[in-house]
This record gives sequence, structure tokens and C-alpha cells, in this order.
Amino acid sequence: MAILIRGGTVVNADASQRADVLVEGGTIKAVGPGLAAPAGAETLDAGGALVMPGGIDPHTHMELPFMGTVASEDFFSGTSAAAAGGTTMIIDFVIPNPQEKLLEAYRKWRGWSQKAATDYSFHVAVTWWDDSVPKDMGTLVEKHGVNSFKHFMAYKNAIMADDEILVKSFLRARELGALCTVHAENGELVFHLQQALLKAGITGPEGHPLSRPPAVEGEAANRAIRLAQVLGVPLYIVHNSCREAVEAIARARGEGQRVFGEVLAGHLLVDDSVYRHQDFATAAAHVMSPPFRPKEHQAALWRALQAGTLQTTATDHCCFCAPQKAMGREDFTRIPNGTGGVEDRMQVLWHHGVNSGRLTPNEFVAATSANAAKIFNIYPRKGVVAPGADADLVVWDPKKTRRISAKTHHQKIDFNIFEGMEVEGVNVVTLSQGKIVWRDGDLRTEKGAGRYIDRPPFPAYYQALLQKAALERPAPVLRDAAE
Ligand code: URQ
Ligand code: ZN
Ligand code: ZN
Repeated sequence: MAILIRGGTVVNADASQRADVLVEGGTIKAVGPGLAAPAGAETLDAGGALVMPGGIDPHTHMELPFMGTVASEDFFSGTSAAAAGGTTMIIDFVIPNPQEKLLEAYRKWRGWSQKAATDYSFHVAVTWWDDSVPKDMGTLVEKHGVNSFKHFMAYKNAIMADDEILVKSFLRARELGALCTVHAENGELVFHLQQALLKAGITGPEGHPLSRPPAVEGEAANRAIRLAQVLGVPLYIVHNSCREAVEAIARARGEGQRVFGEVLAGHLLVDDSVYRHQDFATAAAHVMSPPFRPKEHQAALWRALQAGTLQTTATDHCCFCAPQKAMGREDFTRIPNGTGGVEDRMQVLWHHGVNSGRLTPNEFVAATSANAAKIFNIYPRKGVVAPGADADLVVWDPKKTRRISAKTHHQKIDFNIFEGMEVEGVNVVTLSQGKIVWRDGDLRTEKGAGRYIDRPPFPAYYQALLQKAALERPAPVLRDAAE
């Protein structure tokens, strides 16, 4: 059925305009003033509200098996909670166990995600290497719409990719026209610091940030950037949490290297005092990696988002409830890493980003939707209110308020890292594929309605650019050898 959203202001990453929006059959049919409602169409009066692209969260982990347990949020409840907060698409992660074939892991995750309520896609992690891995990477790109491969530089003795794997995988991704992404923490240093802290008798959650100081993240971010530079591949660094990582990205981008950066809503707003909470459950609930940082890092992250050094925002939504977190009661290295936020991202970023004057509404759309769509090559299907785009939209009331709480959120987790936060500016309606899935507190998502979204490899010009650059200006190490 057609829906005509009347009287709103359409806000895209590039511009805003007073316009009606006509959606039908899951896509946007028309955007413009004074649109006529087709016979039988439902009319939504947006009267003064904003109409924006639905949020895209490029970093979630629904029902992730991790650290001896499984994340409590599943693909249906998580995409439903996301819709309640204005996010209409997630990019989740297939994370093969070492020795697990990438294609088998991909099929397993596709099975789990059948229940998703809104659209989704997958990054695939390269956590080990043998001859099957580059083959499966090729099949995933050529046949399954995967255009991004993740590398955890942390989590030694589990899913950590060492430099050998990084080099082999980055080169294979380049052949395929896929984007390399990294979790940038030096896993060897984390392991050493964890053992030293435990030996010194520090076993509580306060040990978590001590084992992963900003230098551990800054080193890995810079190493990944240099590897990408020498190998001639673009790079996307997930969940940058500290000044050191942002400085590494700013330097590389300033030298013309194609490096993208993501920041989590949590890292922009929550600081490391949470780990010194007397109550184990509260401190443990905030254990995620990289950890929440001292306040000065938040200012650096906001500046980087404003400056365009960081392009996307995400949540790393990876939920574990109190009994699961208690697995690390005697040893902080056993606390499952992860926090929630997929329902709150858009609203906390509007309140602390736009209401504070840090971001314009257009920059908000770029940071919460359009940039992720462009970087992961699904724009303008996603990330814009324009004819032909998927009808994933929010009607946003900048004056409506919400008090965030685990007591009222839709996320399947017994804790909220933004507990008690008052925000002004919320989605009053969310549409997914042209259907109303959220309206004034009424969540109407349907299990299985979500679609898997193919993400094509990057256009040929990407490869041409890379090859041209490599030919014209051999990587430094080759140039030195040539001289
Ligand atoms: O590292 C990640 O991104 C996953 C395993 C979620 N957990 C976390 O602490 N960030
Ligand atoms: Zn990570
Ligand atoms: Zn993650």
C-alpha cells in the first residue's frame, strides 16, 4: 500500500528541503512539495517534523557466540529494537572460529539472520588462513554480496589475525575489490598486560581498561594503516575509541591515504569511571573492547567526527546479561566483552551531536546513515531519501523527549550504558521497506521480514586507482629497493 508522508522537511546528507515523500512497494516513488496521494494511500502528517533516511549501524553482533557464551540479543529482537530507535539496517559480522571454513560460517550466520525484522548484511572476519580462505573470500564476493572482510588484531589465542594473515588477506581483498576492516588493538600487548595484572592480584573489571591502554590501540591502528599503505588497499578501522587512533587516521588521510574511521555512540559519551564502580555488575556491564576511555578522548572523537576524520557511527551492539558477565567474577579477562546501544544510537547522537551544535542535521544523516551506505557500496539504494531508494525512513520529532532506561528499552539486555540519559529529538515513526514498523511507541516488526542486502565489490575505478597508484608510485619499501 502507498504511504504519503506529508508536510515534513526532508533531511539528506547533502541538503534539506520542505517536501512530501511518497512510498509504495518498498521504495520511494517521489519526493517533492504538494504530492498528490494515490487512491487508497495512507497519509502520514509529518507536520513540521523531519523525514530522514533510516539509520544504518555498520557494526553489530546479534547472537554472537563469544568467550564461552552467546550474545543475548538475537537478529529479530535486535533489529526490532533498532527500528524502535530509528535504525533500519545493520551490518553484522560472520566470525568463523579458527579452522572453520569461511563459507560454512557464512551459511551458519545466514541461518540465524533469517529471523531479522529489517534489512541486514554481513562483514566476514578472516580469523585464520589456509588455501581455503582466499578461495572462500572469492566465492563470498562473487556469489554472496560480501564486499568487506574484518580482521581482529586483538583476542590472542582466539580470533586474532597476526601480521601474516593481515598481509595475505589484504592482498586477496585487493584482488577482489573488497574493503579491509580492522579491530585495532595489539593482541600480544593486551595478553601480556592481562597476565601481569592478574599476577599482581588485579582480577576485577577495573583491570579491563588497564590491560588495553590507548597506546595499545594507537599502535595497532597505525600498523594496520601502514600495512594498507604498503599493500595499496583502502582501510576501515572500526570502533576508534581514543585520540591515538584518531591521530593515526588523520595523519594517513592528510597524506591522501584512503582510510575510513568509525566511532561508537558509547565511546563518544561514556567514560572510564564506569570501571571503578563499586558494584561488580555495573562495572562488568561496561566491559567491551576497546574500553571506555577518560573524558579527554571523547572530545578528540567528537572533533574527529566533526572534522570528517571519522565518517561513520555505530554501536558494536553485542549484549551479555548480568549472569553472563558474572563468568568473569574472579577474573576480568573472562567477562564477555560487549555492550548494547542499537536502539539508542540515533537519539543520543542527535541530542549530543545536533542539539549541542556539533553537527548539522545533514551531518547527522551522513554520520548515521549515508556515509556507511557509501563506504560499503549500497548508496543510493540506502542512506538517502530520494526516488528509487529503499523506503527505509524515519519521521523525526526534534522536540519529543525520551528518558533512556533498561526498564523501557526493547533491547534484550538487562543493562543500558546510557541509563537515565534524557534526550530531545526522537523518531516518532520508522518505516522499513515502506512499511510502518514503529509508530509512537507501538513496535510492529515482523519476524523474517528483513532482507539480506548484497553489497557489490567496489567499482572498477577503485581497482584502477589502486593499480595506477601502485604503478606510478611503488610502495615506499619497493621504491627504496628500486633506488
Ligand atoms: O570486538 C568486538 O567488536 C566484538 C567481539 C564485540 N565485543 C566488544 O567488546 N567490542
Ligand atoms: Zn571489535
Ligand atoms: Zn564488534
